[in-house]
Amino acid sequence: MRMRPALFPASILILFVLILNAGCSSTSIPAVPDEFPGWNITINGSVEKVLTLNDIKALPSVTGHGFAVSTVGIKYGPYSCRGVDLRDLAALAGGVQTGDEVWIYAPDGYLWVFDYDQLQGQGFVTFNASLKEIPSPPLKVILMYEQDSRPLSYDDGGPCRIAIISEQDGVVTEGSAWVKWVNRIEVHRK
Ligand SMILES: Nc1nc2c(c(=O)[nH]1)N[C@H]1C(S)=C(S)[C@@H](COP(=O)(O)O)O[C@H]1N2
Ligand SMILES: [Mo]
Repeated sequence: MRMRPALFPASILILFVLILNAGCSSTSIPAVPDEFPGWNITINGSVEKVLTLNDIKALPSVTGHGFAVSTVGIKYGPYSCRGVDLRDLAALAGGVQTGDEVWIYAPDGYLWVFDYDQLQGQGFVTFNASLKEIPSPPLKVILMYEQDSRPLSYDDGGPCRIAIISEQDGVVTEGSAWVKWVNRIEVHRK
C-alpha cells in the first residue's frame, strides 16, 4: 500500500508525456513556434535586440529562388525561399555602414562572416545548375524561415537559416554560407 500514492502521480506524468509526444508525432512539418518553444535570436550591433520568431515574421519579408551546393558537390534546391533581408535585421540593432561585416552564429559552433559587399548581394561565387561558374546576378542574403511555402524544419536548419536568393531561377551558391539554426547575428565595425 505504501507504493500506491507515489505510483498515481507517476502514471499521470507518463500520460502527459504520451499526450505531448502524440501532438508532435505528426508526419507533416509542425508549425515552427510549436516545434521550437522559447527560441529566439539575438541581433547585436550598436544596440542589442532579442527577437522571437513572431517578431521576425512580422518584419517585411523578401522572397526569391535559393539553390546551394555543398563542398562535396551535392546540390540542394532549387527552393523558393522567404525571409528577412540581413540589412533589415541589422537595422534593428543600429544598422550596417560601408565596411561593416555581419557575423552569423549557430549553436553548433558554426560561424560565417559576410562582408559589406555580400550584404548588398555582390561578390559571391555563383554557378548554373550544371555547376559551371557563371557571372553573379544581383543576390540577397536573407534569414530564411520558410522554404517552399513551409516553415523550415530543424533538419533543414530551422527555425531560421541563412539563404542566398536570386530573382533569377537556377543560380547556385556555395552551401557553406547557408548557416543552419542561426541564433546570433553581430554587426562588426573596424
Ligand atoms: N550551423 C551550421 N550550418 C551549416 C553548417 C554547419 O556545420 N553548421 N555547414 C554548412 C555547409 S559547409 C554546408 S555545405 C551546408 C550543408 O547543408 P545541409 O546540411 O542542409 O546539406 O550547410 C552549411 N551550414
Ligand atoms: Mo559544405
